[in-house]
Amino acid sequence: MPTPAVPPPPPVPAVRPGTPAPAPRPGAIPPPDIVRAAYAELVVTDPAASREFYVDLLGLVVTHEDEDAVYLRAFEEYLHHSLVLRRGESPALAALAYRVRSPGEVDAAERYYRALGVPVERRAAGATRGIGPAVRVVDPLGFPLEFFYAAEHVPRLHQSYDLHGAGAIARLDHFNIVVPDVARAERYYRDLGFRVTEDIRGADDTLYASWLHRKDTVHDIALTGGDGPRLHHIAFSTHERGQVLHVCDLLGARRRSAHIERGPGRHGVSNAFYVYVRDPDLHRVEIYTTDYYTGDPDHPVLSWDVRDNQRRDWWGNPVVPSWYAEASTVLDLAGKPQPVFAREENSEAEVTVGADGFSFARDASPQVGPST
Ligand code: XXG
Ligand code: FE2
Repeated sequence: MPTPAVPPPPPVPAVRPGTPAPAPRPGAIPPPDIVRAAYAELVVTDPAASREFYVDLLGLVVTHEDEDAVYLRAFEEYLHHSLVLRRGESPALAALAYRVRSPGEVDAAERYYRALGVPVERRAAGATRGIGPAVRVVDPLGFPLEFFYAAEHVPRLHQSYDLHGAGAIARLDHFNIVVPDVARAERYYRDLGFRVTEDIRGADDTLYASWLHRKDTVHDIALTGGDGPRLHHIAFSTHERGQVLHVCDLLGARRRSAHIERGPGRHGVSNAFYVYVRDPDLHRVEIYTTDYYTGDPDHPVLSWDVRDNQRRDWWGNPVVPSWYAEASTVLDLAGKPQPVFAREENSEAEVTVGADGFSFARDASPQVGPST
């Protein structure tokens, strides 16, 4: 009897040693000591519609609102806000803000970006409500970034269980940006002191996406290959995956399921449970939970093959095309849209047709046929 073919083992992401920050070049200005992704400022066209989405549907808490803007936080957060929705003509990203470790690190950010020769602006305390002295820059990738330390403290509502809905959002987790050259963007973020936790590569070593962290989770920033600079999404975390499911159930019950773009599911990269929703201006928001601890100095990197159809969804569900194609415009410091540059390398959507393209995971799985 012929020996039955042994199916190849299922693919696993390659593990390689972690990437400590590159040694500073002699005489180079050191980067600011960044603690974490702290808040995003989005331009929205109809603040009332956005408020309804973020507060009535997602359950974020209003710290302050006025004619111009709504300042929101999640239940565990004690800084003034983690999301600002500012009224404007067209939807855009106005700033991604990182918290630094001390007031002196705000000055360090100013020195670092002035040395890079990019636009830098000092902002007095209160230029953004609730935020102390800050520096805003257009970084070398074209993104408006803010660095701040001081911020107004407000009540932390983590034990206000009477206010939490079943889908309670705990805190802001990360930003995801679209960049045409992921390898260049990864180098820039590593120079800034971030460490890579996971990435997606092609057989030819093309880098399609990369995840980097400052706080001890999988990421504060993810880099997605595509035409950019554009904002892919901001992500908030919950404590439990049931809370992600509740957000989906609630959107269904309110007959608002059209806001759900992708998921719910479990990511391959990060192992987190997720759903992506689109707000009334089509800004994308991820609700995300239970990734893993990454704080040890020798934390290894997981590298996924772009053809592994479990990399972006652990259950192998396809990624919807809009998730790869659509993203928010980003602004410069004067509020003007930044020019977008085309990605020159293959895009992930082209090589994988969603998540179910050249899957060797499916090739390795048992064939389903009539029983004999
Ligand atoms: O936060 C994330 C993501 O960047 O939104 C996407 C974690 C994983 C993924 S992926 O789609 O690659 O599983
Ligand atoms: Fe994400």
